[in-house]
Amino acid sequence: MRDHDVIVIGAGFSGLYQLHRLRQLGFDAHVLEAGGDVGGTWYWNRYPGARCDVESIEYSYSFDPRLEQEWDWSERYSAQPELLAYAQHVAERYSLRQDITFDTRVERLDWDDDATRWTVMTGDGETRAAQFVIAATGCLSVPSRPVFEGLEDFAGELYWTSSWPHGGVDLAGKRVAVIGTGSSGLQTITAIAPVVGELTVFQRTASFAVPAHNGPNDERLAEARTRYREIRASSRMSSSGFQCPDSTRLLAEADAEDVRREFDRRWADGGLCFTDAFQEILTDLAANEAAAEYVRSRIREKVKDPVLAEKLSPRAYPIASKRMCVDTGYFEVYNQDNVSLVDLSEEPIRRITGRGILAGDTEHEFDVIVLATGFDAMTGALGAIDIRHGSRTLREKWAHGPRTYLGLMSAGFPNLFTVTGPQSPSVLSNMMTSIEYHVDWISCALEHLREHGLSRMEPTLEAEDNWVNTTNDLAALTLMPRAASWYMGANIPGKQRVFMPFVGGVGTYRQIGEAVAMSYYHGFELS
Ligand code: FAD
Ligand code: N01
Repeated sequence: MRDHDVIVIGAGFSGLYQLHRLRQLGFDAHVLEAGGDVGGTWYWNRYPGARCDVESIEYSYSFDPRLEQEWDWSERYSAQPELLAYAQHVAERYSLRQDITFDTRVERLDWDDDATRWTVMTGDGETRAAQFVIAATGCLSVPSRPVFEGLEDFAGELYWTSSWPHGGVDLAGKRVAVIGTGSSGLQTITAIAPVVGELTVFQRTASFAVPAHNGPNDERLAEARTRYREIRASSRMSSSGFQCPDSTRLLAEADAEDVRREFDRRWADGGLCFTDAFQEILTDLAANEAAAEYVRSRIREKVKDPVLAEKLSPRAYPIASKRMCVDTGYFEVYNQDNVSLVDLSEEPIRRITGRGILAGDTEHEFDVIVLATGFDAMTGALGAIDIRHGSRTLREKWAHGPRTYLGLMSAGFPNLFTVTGPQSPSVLSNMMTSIEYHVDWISCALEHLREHGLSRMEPTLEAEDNWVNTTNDLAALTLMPRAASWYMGANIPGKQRVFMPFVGGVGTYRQIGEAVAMSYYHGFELS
C-alpha cells in the first residue's frame, strides 16, 4: 500500500494549487482525480457558451506574479476552452501531472486512530494511505440528474451540460430542447440559438441575469498587469473576492432618480456587482424588489413580445438570493423566430417520449434534448464518498445539513480538510480567491503541525457548533434563505434545507481565519 503525507482528491483549480503548495513545503503529496485530465469544472462542463461570471483577470490564480504576467486572457469573461487551457498550462508550468493519478475515483476513506492515517480506497480497487486527506472535490462537481419519466425512451440525442462530450456536438439545423434556465442553461441557449433549426426552452423558474458586456480584453489586461498586486490585495479583503465597488449608501435614503442612475451605471458596467448598488439589497425586501424590478424593466426592453417578456421575468425569489446569471444576449434570443419557451408552471413536463417531451397536453418533437438541471451542490461530492471514522460516517453526521468549523474541517473526522467547504464563503464569492485562501490556510496548518512534531488536527465540537450557529444566524439576517436554491439544498429531493455558504464575506472570513491560525488554532485540537 502506497503511503503519502497527503492525498488530495480532485485536480480542479483547488487540487492543482494545493498540490503545488504542498510540494513547495516538501510534503509527499499525491492527487487522485476521477476525470481524465486537470481542470475540474472546466474539464467537465464543455457545453457551448460555457464561460466564467467573474472577470478572467480575477478568476485566475494570484499566487505567482510571473503567471499573471505571462498568461493572456483574450476575453473579459473567458470561455471554457481558454479556462481549461489555463488549468493545463498551470499543470505543465509547475510539473504537476507527475503527482496526479487520473481516471481514479475515491470511493471510501477510513480513519485509523492508531496509525493516525486515512486509508483511501479507489474505484479501481487500489488502496493508499495518507496522514492527511484534502478534499478538493468541488462545490459543483456532482450533477443533479432529476428523474424524468421515460427519459430512456427518447430515441434522439441526449446531453447533460455537466458532462458534455469532449468532441463537441453538431446541433446545426436540429430541433433542440433545453431543460433548465440557470447559468448553464442560459449560456447554452444563447450559444446554440443561432445554429440550431428550432430551439424550445423548458423553463420552470425564470432567472435574473445581468449583462456581461463581454469582449476583447487587451486594454483591461494591460492595465491590470500594472497593478495586479493592488487588485489582489483589495479583492482578498472585499466581500465578494473580486473588485466590486461596495456601496456605502442605502437605497431607502436615495431619491428615485439617484437610484435609477446607480442601477444604470452598474448595468452599463456589467457583471455581478449590479446588486452591490445599495447596501440593503440583500437584507431588505423593498430595496431588493427595486433592483429586481429594474432588471425586469430591462427584460421588457429586450424581449419584443410582452407576454414572453413577462414569462421570462423572475418573480419567484429575491434577486441575488441565487447566484445571478451573467448573460451575453440571452433575452434577445427569444426575438428569433426559431426560439420558443414552454413555461413549466403552466405546462409541466409529464414525461419524455420516444419523440420528445410531453408537457401539459402537447408533445414536442426533438432531435436533441439538452439537460441543464444543475448540481448536488457543496455536499454532493463529499457525500458520494463513504467517509468513516469507526462506526461514524460523515454522511450520517451531515444528514441534517453540513456541520463544519470554518468550512475547513468537521469534528470527529481528524486530518480531513475541505477546500471551499460548506460554511465558508466559497460559492458566494470569486471562487479563485476563496480557493487560494483555503489552500494557503490548510498548507500553513500542516506546516505548523510538522514544525511542532504534531500529527493530528480536529475541530472541537463546541467550536463547530458555534460556527454552524453563526453561519445560520448570519444567513437568517439576509434574504438568501428565501429562495429555493441550490445554496439551500432545495434542488435535491430529500436534501435537508439549510443555507450552506457563509454570507459574512470573504474579507471578514479571512480575518477570522487569520485570528484562529494566529491563536495557535483556537477551536481545534492539535496533538
Ligand atoms: P472542481 O473544479 O469542481 O474540481 C473538483 C474535481 O474533483 C473534479 O475534477 C472532480 O472530478 C474531482 N472529484 C470529485 N470527487 C471525486 C472523487 N470522489 N474522486 C476523485 N475525484 C473527484 N466560480 C466562480 O467563482 N466564477 C465563475 O465564473 C464560475 N463559473 C462556473 C461555471 C460552471 C459551468 C460551473 C459548474 C461552476 C462555475 N464556478 C465558478 C464554480 C467553479 O466550480 C469554481 O470556480 C472552481 O472551478 C472550482 O474548482 P475546484 O477545484 O474547487 O472544484
Ligand atoms: O444549475 P441551476 P446551473 N424540471 O441549479 C432546472 C455555476 N455556474 O448548472 O430553478 C425542470 O442554477 C431548474 O429549475 P428551478 C453558478 O454558480 C456558473 O445552471 O429549480 N427544470 C433551473 O432552471 C450556478 O449558479 C456559470 O425551478 C428543472 C436549472 O434546471 C451553478 O453553477 C455557468 C428540473 C438548474 O439551474 C449552477 O448552475 C454555469 C426539473 N425536474 C454554472 N430540475 C457561469 O456563468 C432542475 N431544473 C459562470
